[in-house]
Amino acid sequence: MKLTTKILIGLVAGIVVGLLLGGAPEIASKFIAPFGTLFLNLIKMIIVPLVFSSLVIGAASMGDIKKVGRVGGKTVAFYLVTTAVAVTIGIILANIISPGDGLTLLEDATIEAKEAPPLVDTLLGIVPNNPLKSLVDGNMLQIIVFALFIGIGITALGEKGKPLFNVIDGLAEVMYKLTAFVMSLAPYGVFALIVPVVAVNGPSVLLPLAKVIIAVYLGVILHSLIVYSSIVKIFAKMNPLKFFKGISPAATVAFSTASSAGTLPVTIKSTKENLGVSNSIASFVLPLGATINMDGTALYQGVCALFVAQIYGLDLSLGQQLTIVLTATLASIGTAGVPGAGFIMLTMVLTSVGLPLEGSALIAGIDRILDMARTSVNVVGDAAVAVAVAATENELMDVEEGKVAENQ
Ligand code: DAS
Repeated sequence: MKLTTKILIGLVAGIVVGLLLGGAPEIASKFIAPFGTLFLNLIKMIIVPLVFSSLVIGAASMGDIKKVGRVGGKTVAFYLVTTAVAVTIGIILANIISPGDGLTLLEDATIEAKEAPPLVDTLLGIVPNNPLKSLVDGNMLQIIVFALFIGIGITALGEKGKPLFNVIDGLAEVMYKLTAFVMSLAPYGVFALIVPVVAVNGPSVLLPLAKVIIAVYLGVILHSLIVYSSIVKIFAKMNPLKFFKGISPAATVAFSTASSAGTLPVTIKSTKENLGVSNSIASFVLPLGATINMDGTALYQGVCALFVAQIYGLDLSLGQQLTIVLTATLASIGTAGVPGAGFIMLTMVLTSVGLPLEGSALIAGIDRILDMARTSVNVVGDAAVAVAVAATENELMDVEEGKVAENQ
């Protein structure tokens, strides 16, 4: 049986067992959750050495700084456009579904507004002043910049760079092997991650805010079907069904872990082996995407901003709604690829249009359920852009239809 199928079985079984344990969530949290944490830690163990080594090899393969600039420019452009479209879809849906109508607000909610780091600080901050600290801290943007410079430096050395290239290439191959091993545990890991989430977030928590959940889930599904299908079809002439099937292992792990960064090794493996994206493109576009491209998060912030306005009976002008598009797009760039990061940045979006932060307190209770869907789309969006950029750089291998790698 294909690993993809086993992972989906783990997901469904986790939901069923989670519902059965709804009456005793402590059993799920005490006896099952630790296995999910173990699986997530195994993936996290791989991230930094995998991203660093594959990016160095990727940059060295790109050969010159011109190509890095061209690929980087295309990648960032795709990311910004798809994110802005995602917010817009979120706002349109929230205007149609009106999830906040008829809800009363918790009076004693107090939420601290998150101040966004000025964009110039974020841009200056991506150049590491101590690369080893960046590696130790797992600062993804700084690791990406450092690895790019190392890769280009190796190329500039020519033959002299070969020994270092071979060492780092060997490290990358080892990390791919480790990723395959950890992926073989994914059905069990996904099960153990989902059970406590479902057991704790039972129908009693979810029903009162069902319209918010419907708006976000419907939004991310529409965004994926419309935007990502179009991108892979137009730029890579790829059958959308093949795309979604090929990225499904990463989408499922993202859904279960609610962490783009934590899913990155799986995203790289699925995008390369199932979708045919070259290592050079995958190892550049995907770590960048896991850090700055979060379409699902931006859409969620669009929905929630309208939701908060509605529970206060406030009508947002078109200008305010456009401000939300801009702020949510920028907020998603600054959102870390870890669980709950989008909720923290939501306060920044609310502040940008003068909405009371207390309104987001209602979201807090269901945020994990929303985080799973938005993280899954964040990851799928990264892969769609990787496919498009690879195709435009003639670095998309043709993985035959249905020939998904056996161990996926
Ligand atoms: N969980 C974040 C991620 O890993 C997204 C979010 O919180 O919005 O992509």
